[in-house]
Amino acid sequence: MRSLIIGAAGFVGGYLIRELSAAGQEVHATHLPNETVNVPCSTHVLDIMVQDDITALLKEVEPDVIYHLAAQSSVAVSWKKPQLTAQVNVIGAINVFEGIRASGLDKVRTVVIGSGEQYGFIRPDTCPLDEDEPLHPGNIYAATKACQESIGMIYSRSYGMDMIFVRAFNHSGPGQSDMFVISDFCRQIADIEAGNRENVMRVGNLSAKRDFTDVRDVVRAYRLLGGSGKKGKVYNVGRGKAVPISYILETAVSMAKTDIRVETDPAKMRASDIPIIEPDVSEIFNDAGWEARITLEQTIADTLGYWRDKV
Ligand code: A2R
Repeated sequence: MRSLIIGAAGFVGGYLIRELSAAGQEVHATHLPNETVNVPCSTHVLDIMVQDDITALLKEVEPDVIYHLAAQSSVAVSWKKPQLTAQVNVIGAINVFEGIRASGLDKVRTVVIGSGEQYGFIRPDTCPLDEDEPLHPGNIYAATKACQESIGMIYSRSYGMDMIFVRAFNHSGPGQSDMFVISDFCRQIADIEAGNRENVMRVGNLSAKRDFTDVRDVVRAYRLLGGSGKKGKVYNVGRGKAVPISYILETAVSMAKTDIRVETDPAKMRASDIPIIEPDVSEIFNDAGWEARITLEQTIADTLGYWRDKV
């Protein structure tokens, strides 16, 4: 089995390369010219804004499964750079879909990575959210991912393309950028322990409830969906148990080796924040036998360990 990961230089890409390689697959991975892929596999430079390059690469590699990960993946950045976010996440995705058609690989399974953020402004009583729940994106990143999915769905239905649509809920683990909450808290703790800053944690909205899964579980879900997901179907990928951000904070602070004070930082508050996002994950369990295995506490401990080594 030969897999191609488009956009593999990011946080998830390295883990997905390891997961697919460990399962005995031949892995090809793309990265932007200014990026590197640090996990052994066949690498290719690719900017998804250039559709002809996508077509040429697909003809060269002839993968059995394509994973489309390339994205502007940060909600926070999407508020500051809405045009860039839409260009990469929507036009870039269309370029990938068109590239697949143009290369004659339209029957090749493509796993399109979207986000749990797509559900957006939901009523708390609709949680856990199943895949039929209407989407009301609450931020620009989420809107672009919803758009990627609805356009992908049109390609799948109109051209018979073998596409799987993932709505991945929050995932975290060692190596994630500190723009994301678990990594942010763990980095601040590691910095405080190392004496690089005063004993104060700066935090945003602590009451929002989110569903966190370890990245190592998430890439296992992607591999399984690449094999046994059903054509044209949408799958939530998450733990199925949302927790308040305050729980993450308390858990992380309880692992600190020093006393820490907590202060609210207005700069970490979002222009619009949704009180709870929690998925129903029965579809992926039923079709692919997947459920999260790694505890949230383990993910926090491992992420803290990563930052302790790094700072
Ligand atoms: O933005 P950069 O320089 O970090 O590069 C990101 C890359 N990327 C692109 N690749 C090809 N052509 C482009 N025009 C382009 N623009 C950005 O996609 C980065 O290396 C990769 C995405 O990795 P991360 O931002 O670290 O996201 P992560 O956590 O690996 O998530 C993977 C997927 C994304 O679709 C997320 O929206 C979803 O999972 O949660």
